[in-house]
Amino acid sequence: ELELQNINLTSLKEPPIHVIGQIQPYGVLLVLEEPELKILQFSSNTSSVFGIAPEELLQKKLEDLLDPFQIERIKAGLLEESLDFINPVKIWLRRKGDDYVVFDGVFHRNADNILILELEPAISQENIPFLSIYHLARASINRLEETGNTRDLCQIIVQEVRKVTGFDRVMLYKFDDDGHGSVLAEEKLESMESYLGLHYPESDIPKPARKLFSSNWIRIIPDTHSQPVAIFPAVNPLTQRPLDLTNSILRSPYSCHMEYLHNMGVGSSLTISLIKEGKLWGLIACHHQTPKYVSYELRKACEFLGRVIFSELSAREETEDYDYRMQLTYVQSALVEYMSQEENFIDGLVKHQPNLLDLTSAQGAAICFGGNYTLIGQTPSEEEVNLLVQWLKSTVDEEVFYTDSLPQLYPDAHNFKNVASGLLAIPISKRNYVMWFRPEVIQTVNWGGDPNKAFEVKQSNGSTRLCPRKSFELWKETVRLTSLPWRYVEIKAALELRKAIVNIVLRQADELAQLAH
Ligand code: BLA
Repeated sequence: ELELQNINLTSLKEPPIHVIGQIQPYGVLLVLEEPELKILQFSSNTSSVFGIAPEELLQKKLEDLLDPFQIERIKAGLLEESLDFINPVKIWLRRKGDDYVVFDGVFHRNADNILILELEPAISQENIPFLSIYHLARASINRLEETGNTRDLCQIIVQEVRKVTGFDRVMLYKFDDDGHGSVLAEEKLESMESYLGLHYPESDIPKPARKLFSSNWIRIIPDTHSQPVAIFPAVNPLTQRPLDLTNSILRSPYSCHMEYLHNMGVGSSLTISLIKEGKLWGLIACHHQTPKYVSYELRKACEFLGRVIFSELSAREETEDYDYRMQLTYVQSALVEYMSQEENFIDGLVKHQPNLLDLTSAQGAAICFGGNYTLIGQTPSEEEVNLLVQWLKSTVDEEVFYTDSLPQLYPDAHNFKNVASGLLAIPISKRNYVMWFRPEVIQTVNWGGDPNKAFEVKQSNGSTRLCPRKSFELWKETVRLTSLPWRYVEIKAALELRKAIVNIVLRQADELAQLAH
């Protein structure tokens, strides 16, 4: 049986996502050799758009396909430092008589420095001029400034994105520390069932896909039922490798994900990455029940909106953390003060207000020092704490140890799960420990479909395929033997206290030694 963590797309017979060698059929892709812009590779739907046979295309240059005045502008643009200055290039193709079709041409160079041109149909009624993007963003930002908490902020993000794009459903999806994720906010058609608050397993968005999304911030699938078209020739003649499509717009999504969307009843999707400190924090996921195309300009507007609003959200998160950190810093200095006033540092930690418990918002704590135990709050018995310390000594080397599910690591903890399903411990020296405890909190996690059956492994024609689950119906999981998690600021505070105790113990030992002389 496959473990969720072990899903590795590269172990399957299909190629890694970014070199899939296929694009979605709503656009055309050309690979060009600089500086003459000779056609090296093309998507197999190119012939029908330009009316040129495939075998002829490879002899051509871009100037054989477009009007000369367009070529001059493009060549000048390609000399610029950033291709953002020319994107998108409006490209007119003459059809019969005076008829023109207009494309948005988007250039980028991939990791191998290969120039790629992607043509998408330019849909004029959807183009929003710069000024309206500006007004939109300003209106959203005004709303943000009036909003205090992060929950409301998330709601505004999905409302604004739904307003500009008109998708049937817009969700804000956040990744948890354990790799799973959940829907924090949702705006949708009333008739659709809600995904708000539902959790989805890590395997729904495998690691290689996440890596790709940290680089390519916006992706569209205008029609989840369309047939992909291949890139010809498959191997790039300059690199002798399949074309790297990491930052392509048209890249065809992995078939597994297409199936996932079919199973969810999604006809088209738009996904915007939310990046915090270089890491993928979450996604804005938009679904439509039917095919829907979103133009380059509108996508850029969404990306911009996502970035601006999200930076506001990150700032709020940090402020909330900051207030708590300040409170813990205050507790910490009080403890240091008490410890230095008392003859025995342990009295300083437990006899005053605030005390050791306040440093990590724990319900119980124990100090094991010189073979003696001091317990405060709700803790296991002295005997149980003693055995736990023996276990810590034999298993833990680090400066700090923490878990929100002690019984899973240390089976004896089943007996005192009501006081210590969570443990945070710092060794003061080899035999001495300070420990904090948190009780079991039984939680119900609502999943979008049974996470134990997130996918099926299918064998066909000698190859292995993963198939996503068919049902996304609410699946309730009761999580036991788990406490509330220890927060980063609490772990930091414990580590700081460790330093202070070590200093004080050393000083008190020094003073004792002087007295003895
Ligand atoms: C991609 N999976 C994704 C994406 C999302 C999800 C948002 C990004 C899609 C995009 O970039 O357009 C998952 N979508 C969700 C979730 C919700 C949602 C959780 O709306 C919740 C409401 N997926 C599987 C299995 C595999 C898999 C079994 O379920 C097997 C390997 C793969 N998902 C998978 C892959 C991608 C993906 C490979 C990347 C698709 C691509 O860009 O090629």
